Amino acid sequence: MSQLTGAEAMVRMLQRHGVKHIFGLCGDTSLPFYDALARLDHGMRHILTRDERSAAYMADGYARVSGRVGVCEGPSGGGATYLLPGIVEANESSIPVLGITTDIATTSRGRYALTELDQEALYRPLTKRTEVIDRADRLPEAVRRAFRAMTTGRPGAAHLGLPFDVQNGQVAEGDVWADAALGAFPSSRASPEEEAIRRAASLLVSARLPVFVCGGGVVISGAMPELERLASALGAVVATTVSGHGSLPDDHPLCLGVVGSNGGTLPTREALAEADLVVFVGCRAGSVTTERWRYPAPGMRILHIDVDPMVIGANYKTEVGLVGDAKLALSALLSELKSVERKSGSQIVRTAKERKFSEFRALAARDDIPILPERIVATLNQVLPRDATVVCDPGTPCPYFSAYYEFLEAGRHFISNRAHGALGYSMAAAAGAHFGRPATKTVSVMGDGSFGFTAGELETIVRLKVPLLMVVISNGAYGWIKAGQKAGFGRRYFSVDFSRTDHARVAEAFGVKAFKVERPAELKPALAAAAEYGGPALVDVMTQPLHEARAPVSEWVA
Ligand SMILES: Cc1ncc(C[n+]2csc(CCOP(=O)(O)OP(=O)(O)O)c2C)c(N)n1
Repeated sequence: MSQLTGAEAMVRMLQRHGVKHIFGLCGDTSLPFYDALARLDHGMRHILTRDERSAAYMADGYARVSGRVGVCEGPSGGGATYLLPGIVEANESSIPVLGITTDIATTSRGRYALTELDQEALYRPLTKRTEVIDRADRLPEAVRRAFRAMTTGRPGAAHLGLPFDVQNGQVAEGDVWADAALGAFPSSRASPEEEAIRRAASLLVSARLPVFVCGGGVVISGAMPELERLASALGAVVATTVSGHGSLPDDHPLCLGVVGSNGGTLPTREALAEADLVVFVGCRAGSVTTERWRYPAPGMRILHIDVDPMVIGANYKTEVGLVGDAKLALSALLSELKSVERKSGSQIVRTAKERKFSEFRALAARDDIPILPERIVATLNQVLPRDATVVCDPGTPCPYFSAYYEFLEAGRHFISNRAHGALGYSMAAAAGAHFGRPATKTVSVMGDGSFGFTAGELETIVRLKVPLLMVVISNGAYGWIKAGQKAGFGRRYFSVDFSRTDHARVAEAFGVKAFKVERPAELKPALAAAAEYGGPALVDVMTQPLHEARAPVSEWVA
C-alpha cells in the first residue's frame, strides 16, 4: 500500500473533513507540515497571521459565521501557549475550533529541547479533546476523533499535537479517510425524550406568559425558524443572552432583545419579570444573563432546554429539563402543542422597547464632544447593510451593541467573546468571519485597550485585502474597569488611564484607509465612507469615557 508522511496525512485528513482555511503562524517544529501544505494540491488556503492568538480568534470567527470547524495552527512552546486563549474562548462558547500545534520530536522529550512543553497537560482541561499524536500510523484516527468530539453533543474545541518525527513518519494511504459531515456543526442531533417533551408542552400550555431566554445554542443549532414558530404559537416573549442575539430578528414583535447585566436595561428586566415561566434554550443561565441569578428571580418556574445535561438545574430549580438539540426540541414541542389560546406578549415587548429606545434615541441625537457611544451605535445601524456581521470586544462595544444595535436578520450577525471576554478578540475574529462569509460586510468594534492587544494584525488584514470596517472607541482608558472603580470603589481611580494613541495614523502606517472623528457631525460621513470603501478601513472615534456614560450595564463585576 502506498504511504504518506505524517505531515502529508494531516493535510489530507483536514482536506477530507472539508477544511478550506487554516489560520496560523510558522515555526521550526512546523517545517514538515508547512512543506506538505506547500507541495500538495489540497484546495486549502493558509492565512498567515502575526500572532497565534489572532489565528485562533480568526478560526473562531470563521466557525461562528460559517457553521464549519475553524482550524488554526502554531508551533511548539510559545506558539502553543499563544494559541491557547482562542481555543479556550471557542471551547467555552461551544464553537468547534481545532488547534494544531506542532511539537518537538518524541525522541527529544525530557532532554531540555528548545520549546519543549507538555502540550497535552496544557490543553486537556480546556478542550473537549486533546491528543499529542505519538505515532504516525495513529494520526488519521486521532484527527477523526477530534472532529467528532468538536461537532457532536455540545460543540467545542479540540487540540492535536504533531511531533516533528511523527510529521516525518509513515501513514498508510488507505487509513486516510474521513466522514466529511464532521466538518460542520452540529454534525448529529439528539432529540429529547418523548415523555419529557409531553411534560414540557403541558408546562408551556399552563403558563400565563412564557418568556424564552435564548443563548448561543439557538443560533449554533440553527433553531431560529422553530423558535419563531413556537414563540408565535404561544405568543411568548423572546429575550436573548449576548451570544443568543440573532435568535429572532430584532424587529420581530415578540423579540425583547438582550437581557442581563451586559446589554440589558431596566425596561427589559421588567419585561422579563412579567413571566410566570422562563424557558432557557441553549443557555447556561450564567451570571451575566441572570444578573447574578436574580433575574429571573429564584422560585420562577423554569423549563430548560440544552444539549449539555450539566447546565440544566445548575442555577435554577427546574421543573422540566429537555436534554437535546435546540432545533429538534423546539420542533418536537411545536408538534406536541395542540391549539393555544393566549394573549400575545407583543404588547409587553412593544412597551419595553419604546421605553428603552426612547432614552437611547435622545442620547444618540446629542451633539456632545467627546461623542456619545449611543451616537456611534445608531450611526452604524444606519450606514451598515442589514446583513452585516458586527464583532464586538468587551468594554464599551459589547453592552452598547447588545442593547441597541438592531439586527434585522436572524442568525449569527453579532459576535462577542462572552466566555472569557479577553481584550483584543474582535479585530482577528472579524477577519476570520470575513473568510467564513465573504459576501457580507464584517465590522470590528473595539476599545482602544483592545486595539493595543491586536494592532499587529493590521498587516495581515492589509496583506490579504480583507475589506474589514474597524471602529475604535477611543477614550484613553480601560474604561470598564474605571467604571467599576467609580461604581464600587469610591471613585478611587487607580492605574486604569493610558494615553491617547492616534489610531488612524497607526492604521495608515499599515496601509489601512483611516478616518479620525472628533465631532458628531463628522461621524456619519466617515463611517459611511469607511463602510463603502472596498478595502480595510478604520474609524477612530474620540468617545465619551465609559465611566461617564449611561451604559446598559447593571454590574461591572459580573
Ligand atoms: C486580556 C484581558 N485582560 C483584562 C481584562 C479585564 N478588562 C475587562 S474590560 C477592560 C477595559 C477595556 O478597555 P478598552 O478596551 O479600552 O475599552 P473601554 O472599556 O475603555 O471601552 C479590562 C481591562 C480583559 N477583559 N481581558
